[in-house]
Amino acid sequence: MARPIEVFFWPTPNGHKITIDLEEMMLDYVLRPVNIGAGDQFKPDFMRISPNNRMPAIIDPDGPGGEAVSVFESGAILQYLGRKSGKFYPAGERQRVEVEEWLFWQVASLGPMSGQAGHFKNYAPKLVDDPAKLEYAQRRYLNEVNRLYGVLNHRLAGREYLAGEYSIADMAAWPWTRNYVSYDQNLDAFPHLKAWHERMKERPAVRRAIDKGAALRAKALAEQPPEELARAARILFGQTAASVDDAAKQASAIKPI
Ligand SMILES: N[C@@H](CCC(=O)N[C@@H](CS)C(=O)NCC(=O)O)C(=O)O
Repeated sequence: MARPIEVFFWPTPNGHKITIDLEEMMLDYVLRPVNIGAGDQFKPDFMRISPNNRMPAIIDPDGPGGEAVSVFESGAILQYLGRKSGKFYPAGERQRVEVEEWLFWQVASLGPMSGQAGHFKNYAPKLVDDPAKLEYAQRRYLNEVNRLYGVLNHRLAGREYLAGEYSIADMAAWPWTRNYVSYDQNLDAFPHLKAWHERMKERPAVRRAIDKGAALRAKALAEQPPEELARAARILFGQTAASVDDAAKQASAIKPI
């Protein structure tokens, strides 16, 4: 009998890509919370499967050849699970290329640009003395998200899903459009994107994944001491190579699986 896939997860857009995918593929999984505000992404056990100290990551105990395998990077995880399940990642080369174009577009553009837009709009103003200094960075990234939403909107004109059939590309992109308000966007300006957004939101597997993430977040917030917020900002926004060196030193004592 297949053993559950361990999902190293926190309820953010990158985390939700994987839980949506697992729900859609009906694969058994167990959540291993990685509280990124508390610094769990630097723990040696996590770093040995995710050397970039970012979640999500997975361990599939029934990997290739029946041996456990770990995978980090959400795009690589989606491709791995697509190959494993044979679902939502077509085998035909022409269709696969189309899925990969939009999957890589998400991991290289929509995700990072939205992440920076959200950072400069929502977090940075609380961290700097003079918020006026943020104006250029805010405009740069919010404009870029606006452009990317325009790209999505054009792509989805006359199409239900990004690569024709519903695929891992949609599962990757949708979580990054979910909180469009926090990137100052109005979906009424993007009718095809809006229709796709609603279509995705109504999928039972998507709803289950979002509900599980919300339950985990509610539990973490209820247990979070009040000083945690300032500490989380230091952990999340003050990282340099030295942070990786320190964590890697601790992790190097443990053999990779
Ligand atoms: N390229 C990575 C990005 C993952 C990523 O940025 N994860 C964020 C949460 S959305 C994280 O783990 N942040 C921890 C930190 O910033 O220290 C992927 O697609 O998996």
